[in-house]
Amino acid sequence: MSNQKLYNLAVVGATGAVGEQIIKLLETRDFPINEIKFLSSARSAGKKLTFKDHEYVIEEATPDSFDGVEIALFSAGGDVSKVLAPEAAKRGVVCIDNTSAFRMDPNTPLVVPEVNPEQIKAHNGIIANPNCSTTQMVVALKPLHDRYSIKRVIVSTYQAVSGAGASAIKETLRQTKAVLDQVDVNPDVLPVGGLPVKHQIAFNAIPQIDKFTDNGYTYEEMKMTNETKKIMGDESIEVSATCVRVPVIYGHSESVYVEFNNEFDVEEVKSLLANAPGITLVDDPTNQLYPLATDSAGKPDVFVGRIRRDITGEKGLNMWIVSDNLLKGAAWNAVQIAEYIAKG
Ligand code: L14
Repeated sequence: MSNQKLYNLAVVGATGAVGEQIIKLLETRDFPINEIKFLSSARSAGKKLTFKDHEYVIEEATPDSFDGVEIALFSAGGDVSKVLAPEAAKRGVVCIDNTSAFRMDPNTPLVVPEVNPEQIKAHNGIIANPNCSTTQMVVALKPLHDRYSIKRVIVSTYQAVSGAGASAIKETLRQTKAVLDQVDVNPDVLPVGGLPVKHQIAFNAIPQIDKFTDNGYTYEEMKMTNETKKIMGDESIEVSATCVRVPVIYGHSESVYVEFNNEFDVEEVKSLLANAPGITLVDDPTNQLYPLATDSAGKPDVFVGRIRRDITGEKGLNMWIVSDNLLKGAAWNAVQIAEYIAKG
């Protein structure tokens, strides 16, 4: 008999693209569960789902839903988290929040377990899960920052449509068929964020994810700048990002330029990354091996390759970072945090 404590869990946003992955991970990793409840907006309440061979009815999330819950995983959008996570926290629940609602709140830790696991215990009822593009990047930056000290990062992302939810996946497939059938594409979903103009995603690349801020960067890009500093615990790391949506279903790719304060060695970089937690090094140009979104889909790791010294400067490195945006970028990072809490 194990002495493992069993937890009362709530999954908020159970029917969403991330919620689905959270549920799968809780099942396959056999998370120590006493009771579990599945919550959603009124729209999805009443739907049924199967978890470990039992059928559950999804309930509408209200403040009282959280009585008796110990850990709640939120992925029902920022507006739901803003209202319900503080209510849950008041009731003694530890909330792991997948939205951007609390990430930059100074009282809320922003955690990637490979980078700053010690922050988990510093919570005041809410732990924020970072933005997907930021998460996979900091997993790779951490061992390099510890060794050589990072001065600045210039990153361009190639982001999968699944980040924008199930409707964006459907839209991409629909548009692709429309192009092949030579009928009007009629863009309807991307970019997301309540924007008036929609663009074609099929056979295209859209350099806008979320709204624009006043400095010409989008919110998605500024998340990479601000969240990287907070997770790495170092305000001196500068990040300039260009975030691009591409017609890939699962897996964000990133072209990352890193400039160090100290001298570095490329072979040592490869071995630091190969030995770092959560990273799989895929870097064998002679055999045309490098990370691909299609290979990363469904896997928990962050894949790094195309590692080379930058030819334009002294202390610059280029690399290619790929990970499943719904897993390490969202559901897996959240479940990992829950597992740390369960381990005590
Ligand atoms: O910050 O649209 O959690 O791909 C994650 C999905 C931001 C937008 C976040 C997307 C969102 C992103």
